[in-house]
Amino acid sequence: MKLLTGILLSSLVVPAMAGTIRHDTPDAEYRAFGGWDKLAPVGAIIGGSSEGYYGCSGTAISAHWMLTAAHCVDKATSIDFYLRDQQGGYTAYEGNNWRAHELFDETNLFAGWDVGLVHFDQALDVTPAKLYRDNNELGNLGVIAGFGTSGDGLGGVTSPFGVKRAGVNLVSYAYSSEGDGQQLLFGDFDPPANDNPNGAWDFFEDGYALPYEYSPAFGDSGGGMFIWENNELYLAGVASFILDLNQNNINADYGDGFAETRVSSLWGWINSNTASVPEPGSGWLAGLALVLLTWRRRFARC
Ligand SMILES: [Ca+2]
Ligand SMILES: [Ca+2]
Ligand SMILES: [Ca+2]
Repeated sequence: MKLLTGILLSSLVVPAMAGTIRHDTPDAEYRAFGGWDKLAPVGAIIGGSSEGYYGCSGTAISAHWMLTAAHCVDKATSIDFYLRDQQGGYTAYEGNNWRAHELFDETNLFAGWDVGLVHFDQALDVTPAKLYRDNNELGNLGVIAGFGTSGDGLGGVTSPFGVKRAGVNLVSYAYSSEGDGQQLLFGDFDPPANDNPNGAWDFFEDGYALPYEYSPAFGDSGGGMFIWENNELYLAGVASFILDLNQNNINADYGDGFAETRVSSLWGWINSNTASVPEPGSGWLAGLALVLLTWRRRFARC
């Protein structure tokens, strides 16, 4: 079980702007999938912490809020969010306030509280993702996007953070040790049925690779998993961790699995936290926000 950040960037890089892919499908096709305009609200995070800079992913859910993983924000001293603009470049937005779920504990990821929020004073110039509130995730197709490390199913992670990719996987299983007991959505990274040189298993016994089968990998943390329903894409998962299910010490190769924090279970927390934070510029509320922000930053440095 590994957290999907896992990488500290030695210096601040501007994302050129991911996950592991099928070995028989060109990377260019996963990159093109990542460029789909409906996935535009998924951006890259460069976070600062006392240990250095790190990469994550996140999804804009309103003009001023981005949804990501708790472990992408809980130790942050700064958060910059990069969204692709109309010209194909990237615009950086500086987060001015962030919070991890109060029950998040990085030593107990199966509890299912790995969700966090980042607020921006500056409006995010993108159509935000809609949150999934139904409960038809199991057996459904998840569209997964992020800026994480990549590689293919035969070799696992081999290439660095910073390129946006998207792919799909089946949502196979739901479980969490806390909360409603189903706060994590799991999938397995399958090889093609007719081209499986490593003899990788189909862990959830729900079939081998789909076209554009994909697994989140390091740096995809916080990235979105979407479900297509009623001709719309809805944000249904937040990438949390990967599992070395085949126990070969290779991350995100065929036969491994991943977990996404379930948006429909955490919807109440997301909604109350995005509604309750005072918007800047509203008199004493702005002052309160400043105090909270200062306190948070001090706390984060401890
Ligand atoms: Ca699968
Ligand atoms: Ca499978
Ligand atoms: Ca493995």
